[in-house]
Amino acid sequence: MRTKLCIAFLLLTACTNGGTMTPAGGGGGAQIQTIDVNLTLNPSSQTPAGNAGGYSPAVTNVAVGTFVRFVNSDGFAHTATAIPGATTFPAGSPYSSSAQTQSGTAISQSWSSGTLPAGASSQTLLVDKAGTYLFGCFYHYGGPMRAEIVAH
Ligand SMILES: [Cu+2]
Repeated sequence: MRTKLCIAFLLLTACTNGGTMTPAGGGGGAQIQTIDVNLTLNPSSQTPAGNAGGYSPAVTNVAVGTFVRFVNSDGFAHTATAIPGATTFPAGSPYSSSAQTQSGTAISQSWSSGTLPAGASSQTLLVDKAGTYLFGCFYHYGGPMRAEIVAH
């Protein structure tokens, strides 16, 4: 009985979305915040920037000096692509086809995960500067599939 409870606890812990972890192999203990990419399971919600959806958390709070990464847990392809300079979500898609190609290494730049097939992970993006950073999906921007990173 005790063994079964322990196993159940471990499974629950391993399945928690949106947690932080330390990369294997050390590297000074840099923190990576994972943002879940899933239009099927993450419902839309109101955020300060407007109607968000498709990512979890809808608003990710991160510390400058840490990293973020996108993981597609959905059954089909998405992107996570910056909307540089925006403070509210534009009504129409702000993207060109360049969003389908991975670019960028820092959150304050223009960046995109590129097309992430089902199960794929993005590059890690350095949270290099405090601010609010909006992003969304090239394919499903109107879903809505968009969210917000707030760096402190
Ligand atoms: Cu999408």
